[in-house]
Amino acid sequence: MIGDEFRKLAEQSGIDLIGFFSVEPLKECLPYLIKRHQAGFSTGFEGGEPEQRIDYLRVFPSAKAGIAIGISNYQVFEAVVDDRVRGQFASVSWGEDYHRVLSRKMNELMEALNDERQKSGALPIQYQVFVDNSPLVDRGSAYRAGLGFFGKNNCLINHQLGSFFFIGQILVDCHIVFEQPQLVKNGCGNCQRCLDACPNQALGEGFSLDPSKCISYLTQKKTLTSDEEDRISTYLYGCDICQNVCPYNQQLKQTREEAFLVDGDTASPSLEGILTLTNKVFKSCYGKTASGWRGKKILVRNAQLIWKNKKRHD
Ligand code: B12
Ligand code: SF4
Ligand code: SF4
Repeated sequence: MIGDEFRKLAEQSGIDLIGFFSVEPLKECLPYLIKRHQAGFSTGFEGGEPEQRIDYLRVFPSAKAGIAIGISNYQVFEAVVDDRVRGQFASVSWGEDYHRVLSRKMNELMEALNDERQKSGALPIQYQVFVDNSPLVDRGSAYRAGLGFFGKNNCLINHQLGSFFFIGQILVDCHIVFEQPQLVKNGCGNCQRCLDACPNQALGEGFSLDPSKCISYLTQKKTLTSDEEDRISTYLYGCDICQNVCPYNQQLKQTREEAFLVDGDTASPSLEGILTLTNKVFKSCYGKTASGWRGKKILVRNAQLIWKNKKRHD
């Protein structure tokens, strides 16, 4: 297969970034994964030990090549200003769950490709798609495919999309002819806005992140210590602070993916509305978003903590 054929179909499917990578073990990321694991910074969401995470063949034994994709979710909407106390959903939970959106796009891409192959009598490509649902290191594969660099805020940053994009990967059982990707050079320089902006100093030297201080993690964690409870700020799910301050995330183009679009009231609902959610409303409003996966109880708990912490500071 020729990489350009994938590129053409990806553009037609609304995929913003695409790159290719070899399925040799992801050794370049191993030291970072080991260091993090040894520091006790694993979250339980990683799905495997460092050595297992770099092994593509473990999850798809017939893999011969990999494709990394990126889809932007960046958008600006008018904030709602009224006298209600509101919480925030971070960008990760805006619109339809990114696991679903990216998996759908990648499956569409592969189906379109296999349809074209079928017309010319070629055998279909066997493949598997992954979005944050396997031990694989999504940012690591995208880095190897040349989609961006690792910022000090831990995010993968692309020169066009900033860091507001999700990453998916496809492993295929055929060889792909592609030019060896240029690894993107780190562009942080002396900047450390993200480290300074993080309200709990969760970010450290050497691309480290202490989850017990990270709001994004704490809004998803089932049981919190009282110190952790105090660290939840105004976020109901996720956190965007270290991305919002990044110079690479200013003046970005709005996503063309309609499934991610929301309005100000949805992104920042009243706490009262969350605290009085019925199961039925939770399912219909949040069941298909990324914030739905931890269930109603955690969302309501987060709203209670935002309320409690606000009262403490008033
Ligand atoms: C666990 C997890 C979390 C945890 C821990 C995050 C963390 N920084 O480790 C928590 C819950 C806190 C979290 C939060 C968020 N997450 Co998250 N998360 C993951 C998950 C499941 C694993 C990440 C992981 O392995 N971390 C361990 C570290 C060591 O690995 P890493 O983050 O990939 O970082 C690499 C760099 O440190 C790197 N490295 C650093 N410097 C260098 C230099 C060189 C030369 C090399 C080779 C490597 C290297 O080595 C590491 C391994 O590749 C991935 C999905 C997946 N399966 O990969 C999504 C993922 C990383 N998350 C994502 C997102 C969107 C977020 C949030 C923005 C959501 C939000 N708004 O709240 C925040 C951002 C927080 C932050 N500042 O990182 C996206 C990242 C998109 C992007 N453009 O970067 C991912 C890839 C999901 C996806 N498929 O789109 N997440
Ligand atoms: S996501 Fe929020 S809490 Fe976590 S490191 Fe970034 S700014 Fe800090
Ligand atoms: S805010 Fe500055 S240091 Fe942090 S990721 Fe962006 S460019 Fe790098």
